[in-house]
Amino acid sequence: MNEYAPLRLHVPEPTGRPGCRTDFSYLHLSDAGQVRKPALDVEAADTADLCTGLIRVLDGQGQALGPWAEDIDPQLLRQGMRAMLKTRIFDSRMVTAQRQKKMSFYMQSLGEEAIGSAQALALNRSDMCFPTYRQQSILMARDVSLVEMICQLLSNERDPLKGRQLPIMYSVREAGFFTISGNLATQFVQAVGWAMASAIKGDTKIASAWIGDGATAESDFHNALTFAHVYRAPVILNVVNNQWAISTFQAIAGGEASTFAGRGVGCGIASLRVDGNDFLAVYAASRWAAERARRGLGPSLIEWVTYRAGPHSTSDDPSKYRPADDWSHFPLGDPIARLKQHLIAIGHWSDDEHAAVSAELEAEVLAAQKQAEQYGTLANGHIPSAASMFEDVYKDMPDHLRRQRQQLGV
Ligand SMILES: Cc1ncc(C[n+]2csc(CCOP(=O)(O)OP(=O)(O)O)c2C)c(N)n1
Repeated sequence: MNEYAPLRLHVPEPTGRPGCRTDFSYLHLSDAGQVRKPALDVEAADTADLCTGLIRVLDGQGQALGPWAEDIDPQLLRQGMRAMLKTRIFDSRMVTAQRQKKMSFYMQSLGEEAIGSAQALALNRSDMCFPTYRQQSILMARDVSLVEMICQLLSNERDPLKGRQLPIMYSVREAGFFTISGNLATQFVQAVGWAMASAIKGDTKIASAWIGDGATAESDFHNALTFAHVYRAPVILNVVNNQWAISTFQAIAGGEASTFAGRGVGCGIASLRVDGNDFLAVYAASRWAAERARRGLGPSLIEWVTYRAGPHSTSDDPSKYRPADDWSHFPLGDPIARLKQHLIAIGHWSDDEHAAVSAELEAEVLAAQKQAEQYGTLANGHIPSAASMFEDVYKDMPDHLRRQRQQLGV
């Protein structure tokens, strides 16, 4: 007699599928103000409890509570609000432009606007961010030209990347925004190398690495953590856990009954798990991690808990794999609504100002779009010259590429 029942393969499933309601209790939330703030030189092992709790500052009434509630200049919060609003308005406008076939593809960051914008405001412009395709809020917080961004999206004659890259794969070196690559996770390990270089040169710049929950399953994630730990690289390792990787739930990337922050501790890296929809918490945690890196105290890993409110991309229909009203039940809410509530509570914002700033930003995005479209859209065929396709493959064009260019007759 065999005393063991037959083994069964465990395949994680989300609780909510179309037509159902998600049970978000798996998030294990803490109340605002409940999670402690450790010393900057904390040992990685002593952050284990911070990887299961959730650092939150804003409560349900928009009050800032607890040890992570810093004395933030309201001016900075207003700047953050503008960056978030601008991101959301830009995204929505570009989704429409994609539907109008002016561009081939787009990816919005609906619901995740606080993370990139608050961290960008907590860093120096010369610190290099290694983003994924969902951190356009960094570009907004750093006031990058909307016209140039839209020209990239349209792959037109003014596209700074000469039409070579899929829309949204921006590259803005002067704004500390590293060239985006389509290959998931590659930037995570490159960020660590950049941070190591900064340390080797005796510089004071730090790197900010970005990855999604799904992409943590890539080997580059693990390589990055090992190198960051071994060489005490001045880097912030940001994991944006928006619960979804296209149609796959975060549990199947390894988030079931464990947190992505916990991975950092296992690799000897001080780690935090933070409410990614709480602008004040994102800013405070980013400042803490940046300060550690700048003081030579080593890397930090931060898991940002958020929700991908929109489709994965313009090629995706999330109603096929998750409840259509899922975001409205997500317990961490909407980052813009939450900062708005706080700013109004402290007397530095109002509904009228919210409406006025939104209208102003709508007009700014629209004007930028009009200007960018003068240089061509997908629909009217004004694209960079085919001859430029052969440039920049190598520093100097080799003979075989010259011959190919001649064969094309351009
Ligand atoms: C190496 C690699 N594998 C697969 C893909 C296809 N792909 C693009 S985005 C994506 C999901 C990524 O999800 P996540 O890391 O959670 O980030 P999110 O899109 O949610 O921001 C996949 C599988 C890719 N671009 N690169």
